[in-house]
Amino acid sequence: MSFNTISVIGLGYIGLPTAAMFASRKKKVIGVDVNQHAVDTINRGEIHIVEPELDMIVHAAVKEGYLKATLTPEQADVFLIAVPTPFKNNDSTIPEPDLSYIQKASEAIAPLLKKGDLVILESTSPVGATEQMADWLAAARPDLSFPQNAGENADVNIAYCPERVLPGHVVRELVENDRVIGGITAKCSVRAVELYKAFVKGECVITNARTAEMAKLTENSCRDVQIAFANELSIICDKLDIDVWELISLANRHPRINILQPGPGVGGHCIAVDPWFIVSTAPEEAKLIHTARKINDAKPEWVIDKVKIVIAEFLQANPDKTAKDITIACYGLAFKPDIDDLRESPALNITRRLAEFHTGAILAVEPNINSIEGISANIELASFEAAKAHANIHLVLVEHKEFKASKFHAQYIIDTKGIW
Ligand code: SAJ
Repeated sequence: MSFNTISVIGLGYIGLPTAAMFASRKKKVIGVDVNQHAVDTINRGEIHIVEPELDMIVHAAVKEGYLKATLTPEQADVFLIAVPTPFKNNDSTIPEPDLSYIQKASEAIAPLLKKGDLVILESTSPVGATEQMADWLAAARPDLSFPQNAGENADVNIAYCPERVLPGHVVRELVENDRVIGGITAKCSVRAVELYKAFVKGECVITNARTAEMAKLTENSCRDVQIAFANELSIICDKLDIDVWELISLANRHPRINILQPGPGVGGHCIAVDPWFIVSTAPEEAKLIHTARKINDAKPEWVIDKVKIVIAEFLQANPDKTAKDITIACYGLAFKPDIDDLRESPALNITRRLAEFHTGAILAVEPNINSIEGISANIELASFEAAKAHANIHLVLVEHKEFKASKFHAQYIIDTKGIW
């Protein structure tokens, strides 16, 4: 294989596992990150993120000398960019992608590029971002030719190759999932496939860069739209006094129906973000995708209104009590079951919002974390047993396995995941 040294820029939830997989196949990998803590942790053979099995792979790769982390990029044959693409911090009603991290990464690697190098963008990006990156690289290195101008004869090859791994299953899915490979030219794609075949057992399917960018956004938008359908059903069923969980399980017995599950909202750093990258580039056309985003984003507020209604019912049934006497237990803080990831979590946001107006105690049960320091002074981390015993109102926000394993009955339960 023509790639001796692979540099991965951005050692987060995608970059670090990807770097570790190449290193585990005995490729020399230089990981680059602006975060000193991440660099130091990795160089000790440890990891700064939570992902099953990753710690062992990183530990072995560092110990055997195949993986090292640095703050500044070094010479390599491949530069793989896996930096964040957050929203711009402006007042736009439609959040817009911020490509400044990709621009900074491009500027950092441009001086190191040489004839024969391959540059891959993995960061989730709006359509056109790879061409934009290619232009930034070309502007910085007029002495080299790039595929957008020189086609198949370019000195440097460029491709967009999105990740599509599920947090919590990253190590397995990186190997097993099919991969979309979007080269700016056919040769760029062929070289990118050659690179990924170092560890990918799934099929590497070739397309162009723009289609590959849109494929990634489409996958997550599709899931968002489907979850919005389930969330809308849950609100309709609540009004019509129908059990939405029973309804969905009945409808799913149809051979061509597969409705997803409603919940307190959509969290994480992908599904609630990526659809906006389509909406912001095609605001007139992306009507359904835009509506789905709004439905899912409105669900936490609907849950909070439900809690307010139940508080009022409780007080009516217990006239000797005031709101201060009511203890609310929130079951789950993570953005999805059986992980400790609180980023963009609707469960956490709902619990925090309750703490803003509720004068009584709020107990949070989150079996996957040990401390909620800094989250809110008004929220107390409690054991599952203590919450069940002491709370007056029980709010299920995440279907963690511990909660599902226990059948619990109480008079005031708001079950956003339908487990009790
Ligand atoms: N959710 C529901 N109902 C469901 C399924 C999920 O409310 O039926 C909620 C979850 O509770 C969570 C949110 O949706 O708050 C997102 O969870 P998820 O498991 O659907 O997805 P992520 O964000 O963990 O990972 C997604 C995956 N994309 C798809 O399944 C299309 C993953 O393959 C991507 O690689 C990842 O986004 C990413 O990095 O883009």
